[in-house]
Amino acid sequence: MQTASTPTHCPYCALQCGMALSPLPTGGVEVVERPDFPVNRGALCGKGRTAPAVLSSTVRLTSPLVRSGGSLVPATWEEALDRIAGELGRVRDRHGADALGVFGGGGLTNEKAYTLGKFARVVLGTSQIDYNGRFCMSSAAAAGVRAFGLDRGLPFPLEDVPRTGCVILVGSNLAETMPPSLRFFSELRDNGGTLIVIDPRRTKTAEQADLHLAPRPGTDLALALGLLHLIVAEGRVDEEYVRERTVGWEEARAAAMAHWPEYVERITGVSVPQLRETVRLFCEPEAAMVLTARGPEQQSKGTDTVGAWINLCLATGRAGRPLSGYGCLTGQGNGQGGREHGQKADQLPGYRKLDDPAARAHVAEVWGVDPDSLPGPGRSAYELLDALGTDIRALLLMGSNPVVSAPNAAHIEKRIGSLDFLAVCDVVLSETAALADVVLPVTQWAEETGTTTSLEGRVLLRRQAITAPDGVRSDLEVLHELAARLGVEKGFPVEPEEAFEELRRASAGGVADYSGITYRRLAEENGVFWPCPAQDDGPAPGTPRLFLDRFATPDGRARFVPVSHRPNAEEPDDDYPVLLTTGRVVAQYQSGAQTRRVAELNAAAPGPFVELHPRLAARLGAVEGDRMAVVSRRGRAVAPARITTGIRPDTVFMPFHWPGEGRANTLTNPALDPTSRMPEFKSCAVRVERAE
Ligand SMILES: Nc1nc2c(c(=O)[nH]1)N[C@H]1C(S)=C(S)[C@@H](COP(=O)(O)OP(=O)(O)OC[C@H]3O[C@@H](n4cnc5c(=O)[nH]c(N)nc54)[C@H](O)[C@@H]3O)O[C@H]1N2
Ligand SMILES: Nc1nc2c(c(=O)[nH]1)N[C@H]1C(S)=C(S)[C@@H](COP(=O)(O)OP(=O)(O)OC[C@H]3O[C@@H](n4cnc5c(=O)[nH]c(N)nc54)[C@H](O)[C@@H]3O)O[C@H]1N2
Ligand code: SF4
Ligand SMILES: [Mo]
Repeated sequence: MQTASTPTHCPYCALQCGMALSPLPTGGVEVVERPDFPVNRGALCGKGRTAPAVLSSTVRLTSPLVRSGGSLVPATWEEALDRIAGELGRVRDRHGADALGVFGGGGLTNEKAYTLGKFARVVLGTSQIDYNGRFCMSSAAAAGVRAFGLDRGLPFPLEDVPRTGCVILVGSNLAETMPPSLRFFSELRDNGGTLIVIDPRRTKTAEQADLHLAPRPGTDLALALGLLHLIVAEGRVDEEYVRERTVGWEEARAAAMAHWPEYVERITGVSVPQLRETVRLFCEPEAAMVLTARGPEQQSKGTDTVGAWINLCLATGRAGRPLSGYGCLTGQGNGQGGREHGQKADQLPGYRKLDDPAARAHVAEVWGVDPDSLPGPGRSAYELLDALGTDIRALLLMGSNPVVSAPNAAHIEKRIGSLDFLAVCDVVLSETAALADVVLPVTQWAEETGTTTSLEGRVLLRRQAITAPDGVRSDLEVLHELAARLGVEKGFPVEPEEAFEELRRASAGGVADYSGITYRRLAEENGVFWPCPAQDDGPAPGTPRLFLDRFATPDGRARFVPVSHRPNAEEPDDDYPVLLTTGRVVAQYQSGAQTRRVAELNAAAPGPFVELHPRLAARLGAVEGDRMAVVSRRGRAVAPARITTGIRPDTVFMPFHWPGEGRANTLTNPALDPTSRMPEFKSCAVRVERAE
């Protein structure tokens, strides 16, 4: 039954807060509370509350734009689509299919991510597709697959958090990045559990902690190894668990024993007594959790760093047991589902591997194509962007704004500028869309139906609540029209439910099996946790808690991985003596393409800044508000000083939400993790000086 307000979910982060949208007499919608959704129980952050502002025609695109005589001018849909199909076809004829690139986003619904991956492989025939999730949780995903045989951000629902004994939050500022989730951690403390926060800055999240450790950026790997060393030395290893549920302990143990607490103190700046206290708080209760976010993950050693934290959980028997485990706090609205269904360079739907012959055969059959026609794995996101204008001549971009969000952004902006052809689908004229040859205006969350999978692995239905303005079409329609123009008439449905039905079949039997999930179920339940294989007799239960009996490895045991400390790709030296780390503020989202168009959010967070310690400021002769130049080997950014004792004196911090002279990513280092291909957003060497 359609009621006056439509229950749905927020367009922004991976918490996917429940909300309802109620039509306004003046047109448009307002957000109303939806207390029935258990994750946020009605609570929303400012971004969610103000999300309808971006639906307004005053800030969004409502007509296709085509470049003509150097500028973007309005065009009809026919002209714009013909132009894109024509250019893609021409580039393919001249340079081959791999000269076509596709770049997706973790904010796209499952239906869109799935269809985009299929479009790249079936219509374009290119291997060159990847997406911004590579910049997000890819290191945690790689480490999870390596250790557990499966990557689902949280292997348990957030409602387990208040009932465990201790949580170590590594490099997550969830008080700002997922505010309604803070409740679970406050309840943990109310119940007598402890919260340990590891962050070089005393963030709003760290202020809630029983213990805050402030390591030097990029040293979480050493920190975890030092803790494991102490766990062994203090006889706190759960030998029986290690014997029965894991393999590889001896090698991992040996690696940890080389990391003496005093050595770890020198690397990290965290004192030995603090290390001992951490071990005590983590090991004494019956159950405990480690949760990581972008702090330790966005490193050129992110995969090994997460591996070290997983080792800690395994050695102490804190994985695959009730109220215990390792989890990654995934970031984007569909950061989880977006990484499962084939927009990643090496992947097919259902979290299948593109180089696995059985996976290729299964998916090719669903798609009605010859398995041999499917291209192989392509390049990772940064490598793909770095190849624009050279190997890759044309790009179709959907759901990302890399001019602001990619590392080494000035270089990437140039690479984008050197393309023969760029097409962007977006809801607003982002900084990247402004460089395009064709921009297609697309519908948004409240104007279309689709599914997302939250950081808990909970598949949710986002319902359409209002009609889109004239002039915009959905991403699925765009792919349908382009496919038709490129000679593929079938297999690219415009209806989201039809795409989902195909996704169910494509994912069946895969790691991320959605075959037991239907729109009808999602409309009735508050989400279904994958894996959810279809059952003959009634609805499949879904899997809120993973690994309780066995891990997803062939023998059911978790894998220890022996890892060792290594320095950042770029360490401070005489020319660049300070470490820069980057991240987020509560009122802006990502590249800011959406939230910088909301007056209330701009008032709260009007622009970039450089956070620095009073000691560093004094050395530079800087006072609050001074224009500071931050210079790295890649470029120079300028932003006002924000002086605070809440940051290490050897480190500065910049949020990355803004373009222009304050763009943090002008500075960041694209050094990649060898396994996940994650860039080192969270540490590079810089020089800081007063700008004039
Ligand atoms: N307001 C807001 N919320 C968001 C987003 C947003 O853009 N704005 N984006 C969403 C997305 S996609 C994501 S991925 C999540 C990200 O969520 P978080 O990971 O919580 O966000 P960040 O601010 O990138 O990084 C978290 C913390 O890592 C710390 N840090 C930096 N370097 C290191 C280090 O070397 N080690 C450790 N331990 N910590 C370090 C930073 O000081 C920062 O406080 O947020 C989601 N929610
Ligand atoms: N220095 C630094 N850089 C970072 C990070 C960091 O911590 N530090 N974090 C990284 C992380 S974790 C992430 S996730 C990335 C995110 O950075 P981006 O990939 O740039 O993410 P967004 O800004 O969310 O861009 C999404 C774009 O898609 C549009 N959009 C929204 N919904 C839709 C839709 O349904 N369809 C289409 N076609 N478009 C849509 C939005 O308007 C916006 O322009 O940034 C990364 N960059
Ligand atoms: S926490 Fe995330 S999902 Fe919830 S309202 Fe804020 S942005 Fe939306
Ligand atoms: Mo992210």
